Amino acid sequence: MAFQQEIETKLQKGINVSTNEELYFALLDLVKEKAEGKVSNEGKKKLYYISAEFLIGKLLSNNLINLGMYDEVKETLAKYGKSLAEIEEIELEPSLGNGGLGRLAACFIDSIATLGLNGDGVGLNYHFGLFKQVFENNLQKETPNPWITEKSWLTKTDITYPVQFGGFSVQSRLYDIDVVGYNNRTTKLRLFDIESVDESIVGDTIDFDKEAITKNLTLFLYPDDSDDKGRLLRVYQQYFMVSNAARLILDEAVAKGSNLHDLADYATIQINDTHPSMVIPELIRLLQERGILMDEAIEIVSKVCAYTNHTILAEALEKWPIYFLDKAVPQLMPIIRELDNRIRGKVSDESTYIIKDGLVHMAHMDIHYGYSVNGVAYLHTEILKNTELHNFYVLYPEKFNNKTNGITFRRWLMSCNPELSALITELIGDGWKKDANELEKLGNFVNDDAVLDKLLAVKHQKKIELEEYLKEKQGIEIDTHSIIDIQIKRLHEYKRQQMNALYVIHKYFEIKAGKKPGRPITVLFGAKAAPAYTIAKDIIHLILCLQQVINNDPDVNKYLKVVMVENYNVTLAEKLIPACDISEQISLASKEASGTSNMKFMLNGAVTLGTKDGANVEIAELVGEDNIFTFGEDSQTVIDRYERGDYNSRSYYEADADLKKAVDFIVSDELMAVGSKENLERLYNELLNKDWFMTFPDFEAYVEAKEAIYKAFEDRKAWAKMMLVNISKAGFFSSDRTIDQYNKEIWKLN
Ligand code: 26V
Repeated sequence: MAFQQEIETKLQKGINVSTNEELYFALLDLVKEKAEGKVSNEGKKKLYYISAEFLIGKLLSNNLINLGMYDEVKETLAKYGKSLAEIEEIELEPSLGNGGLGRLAACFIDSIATLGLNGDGVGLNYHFGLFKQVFENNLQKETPNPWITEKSWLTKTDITYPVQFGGFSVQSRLYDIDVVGYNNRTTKLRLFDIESVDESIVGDTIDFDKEAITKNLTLFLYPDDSDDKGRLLRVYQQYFMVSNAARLILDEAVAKGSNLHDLADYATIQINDTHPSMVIPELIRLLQERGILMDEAIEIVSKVCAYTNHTILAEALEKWPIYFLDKAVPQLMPIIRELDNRIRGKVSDESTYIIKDGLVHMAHMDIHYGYSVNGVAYLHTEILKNTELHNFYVLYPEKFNNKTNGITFRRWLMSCNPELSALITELIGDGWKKDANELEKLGNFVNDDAVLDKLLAVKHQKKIELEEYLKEKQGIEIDTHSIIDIQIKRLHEYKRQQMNALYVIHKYFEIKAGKKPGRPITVLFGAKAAPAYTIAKDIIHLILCLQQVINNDPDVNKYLKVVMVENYNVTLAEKLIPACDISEQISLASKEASGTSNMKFMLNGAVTLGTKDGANVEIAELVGEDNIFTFGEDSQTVIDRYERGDYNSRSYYEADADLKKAVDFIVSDELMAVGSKENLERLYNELLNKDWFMTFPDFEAYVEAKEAIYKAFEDRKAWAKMMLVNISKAGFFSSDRTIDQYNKEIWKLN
């Protein structure tokens, strides 16, 4: 049936007389039906990608693309005066992740479906995604972010399990979301909820009764973990997730003929960071319950579980106090103790023990009792092997491997940038949609002026669209002829938004002094700070104050504009990335495990300004030093300095007049007039007395690199060539490549 007829049957009226809301829900229904009708991936052995986060973003457009219906739907709607973009506005974004880790999981599920692999994502059905960010008085406020409407992408299943905690139990319920691949096949995202969930305990803020576990367990993604009650709730969530996952896995294996002794032939589990680590003792417990002895249960589980590490930051590596686990999941503690004792019996290196000083080190359990440990970019994996996890690498060199991250080109090019997709297809055909390496063919056009002009025209078109979107949604004005310089990512000191802000101050002074840039510059930020992360919130405050001061200064605002978009999320990323000229990837070398926005920007023709960190290193290798702007100290220098422990930020401040002037501006009268003394002073003192992520040593090199990249932008033809080279080399960063490697080298699905 043609689309028009199908949708009008659902609507029971014409498209032209339907509201956007009616159209959205009719489309949702239709897409769900189509997805259900597709072949689902099958095979004997199945992958379970367990993750506390799947930052899937809105699904309508993406699903239409993957179903091959996008163009027809868009055109048919347009014929009746309806805009797919506006209809999409009705959809609430499922922000079921914090940032890179959760978005990666969503890209992976798309690729698993597309490659036809037998694998599901397993996680939690949070009713409220990552908080909605609102700015008030130049400060971040957090409000609840619901996404589940009466009709949604979720499909209720009849799978339900009782889950026992210390002293009480809850009943689970599985909901599925069909994930449509770009090949007529589907897989599933399996999200567990509690039957007794109670949204009514949530008011206008993100505060709620953290102790009412039977009501709140699945209400929020990562509740504020600054206090013990929040942290304990997180333990309940994690156990609930893995206990359900483990039972689902055993049930599915048995249904396919497994006798459980051979579980590894039927199931493999990817543990996405340590949030699902309790699946190891839980599976052992369940296997014992089903009659398998401890020795063998451990052996079985060790052949099933593989672990991905996503960060080297010590504070982000989970260590749960024993008394938490004793309270929430007492049935697991004896097993965890046994796992630890076995290591103590055979390994002399105490640093690798699972239980130390009353804390359970989740990553240690994963490494000892998993069959694979991987990092997420070449440099990151090397740092794990040589530094962070060196003592484990000595024990198990064969377990360590690298899987450089990737992104799905369906969402991050085809869906968010149809104009660029069309240009690429016009030049090299559409084979790249199935085999991203074909983008290399674009290299043939680097000296073709007509192609370079078209590329610049697409970029300008995307800037116009961004300008319109920001004006309408946030009342923000940007100049489409300016250089668009973007840093979008979670606010964290190691990502160094503060260094970018210091540059902005530096530029402000230069312009004030009469040194005007040849072309206006728009420095755009988007970032949420964890609700309890004080300094991160202070950095947001600084950027918002700069925005107010600089954008209202008539001497400067023609040349420099600072923009901090509100509530940065996947939807905004899809608008910002295609319009970007300069991709800011300026983390302190060694700290950003990979980064994935760097890949999205590159794919959309932005040029990277970055440190030699994470996947930037691989981007530089692929595009060559002429097509990227790198700066700053390398990871070894940074690691050595941490080891010596002799970093003194004040000495840099005193030695560099430009830096001093920029830092002092944080507590200047101009900023104090629009900002809060407490926040600005705290940030100033932090930088001067600590600067733990070493912005000062890189500041001068950063300023130089910024000047160089702004200058390079002025040679439009040379710039367009750089854009083209970046796009042509982005194929490596397709998550299809990443997932193919996971499968060939870790999962080995048949
Ligand atoms: C979590 C936390 C929580 C406690 C406070 C400090 C802190 C700092 C970092 C994190 C990140 C946890 C894991 C994570 O999201 N890692 C990101 O994973 C991406 C996908 O592999 C990768 O591209 C990013 O570089 C990495 O930061």
